[in-house]
Amino acid sequence: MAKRAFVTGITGQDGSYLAEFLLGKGYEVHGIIRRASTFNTHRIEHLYVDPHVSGARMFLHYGDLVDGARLASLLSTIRPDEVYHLAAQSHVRVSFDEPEYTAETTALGTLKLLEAIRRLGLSCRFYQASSSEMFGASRLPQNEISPFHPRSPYGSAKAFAYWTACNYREAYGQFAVNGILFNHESPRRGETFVTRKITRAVARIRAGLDEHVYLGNIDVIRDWGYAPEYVEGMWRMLQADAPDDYVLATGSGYSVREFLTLAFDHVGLDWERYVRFDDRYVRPAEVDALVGDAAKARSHLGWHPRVQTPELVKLMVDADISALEAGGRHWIDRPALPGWSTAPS
Ligand code: NDP
Ligand code: GDR
Repeated sequence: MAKRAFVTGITGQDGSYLAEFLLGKGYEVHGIIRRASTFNTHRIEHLYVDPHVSGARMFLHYGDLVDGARLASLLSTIRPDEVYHLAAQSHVRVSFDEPEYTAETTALGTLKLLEAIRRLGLSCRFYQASSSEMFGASRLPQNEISPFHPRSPYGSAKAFAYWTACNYREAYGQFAVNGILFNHESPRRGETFVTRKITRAVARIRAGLDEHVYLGNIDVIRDWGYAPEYVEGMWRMLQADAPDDYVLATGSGYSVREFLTLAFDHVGLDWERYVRFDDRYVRPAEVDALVGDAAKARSHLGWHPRVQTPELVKLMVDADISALEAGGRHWIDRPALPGWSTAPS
């Protein structure tokens, strides 16, 4: 029997790579999508197979983190072996504008899922998408025993979710793990996160479509890895003998300024001519530097990242240039696997 996975956040960057990865491993994948007036499934269109076709292994269900009853009824019907909880209001700057909504989804949404699993008596394994943002102002490099000092409503909400997963593990014996992931990026990264904002701007400026890109604080340091490698780490955490928490990171930090240099240099442009400051992108409290130590994931799970930031930058700039030249869409930046439909109906 194929293993069954339940994925929240399947339409996001990580959800799309994870769905691809799990389908490749033979899983049946159930994802929840939010009802919206426009389609929000572009990142997974290439994976979609009409459910009426025999052999379809990816199924989408309407659901929302604010609707605990719906989450419970879906879990009760699907009865997954593994739950990957990736959905969240994931934008740190936006969390200052919408703190209540961020807490409602990113924090309480996690509690609703764990409580539904407990009440239904499911023995599924649970992955919580925890974040390096929980470390906030904590000393470098950060690992599993570094203290949390969140600096945003998003970071606080993720810390609540982290401790909730720990608590359900300790109190009820649930196989719940926290993957504490440092920033990971890709051509599928949302366009308002700084890496993708920059690589997309490079492509557009190079093509003569834009003159400038407006940014906030470019002195901050982040540890940027490649998203497909991180979703494999999530899966490895759920295959371990016992539940535990793991940091995933490259171990190297680069400033946004250095990211700009790498990205513009790649196409022979000088970033200082094109980048402008806009204080709308400055946060009320900033996380100055995050650099992770993933030694535990390496030794316990055999996980290690191959793509470092300089290579990631080139890969993302090249993808944005190709996308622009192809008229905008490039979600299928890796070929679909045999037997998968590439065209949704
Ligand atoms: P994205 O922002 O790309 O995707 C977020 C996903 O959550 C989308 O599928 C979105 O759906 C869904 N979602 C948002 N709100 C709700 C809701 N109320 N109900 C149901 N679904 C909802 O995030 P990433 O893929 O980058 O990240 C995945 C997870 O990992 C997130 O929890 C994020 O906070 C966390 N994380 C990410 C890191 C990173 O560097 N990428 C690092 C550490 C943690 P829709 O498409 O409809 O908006
Ligand atoms: P982050 O990612 O906050 O680390 O959260 P983001 O790319 O938004 O910001 C990184 C750093 O760049 C600075 N910055 C800007 N950021 C954005 N978005 N736009 C700008 O114009 C800009 N200018 C400078 C920011 O101030 C910040 O310091 C991401 C998300 O994926 C979270 O969900 C995840 O938990 C963390 O990474 C780890």
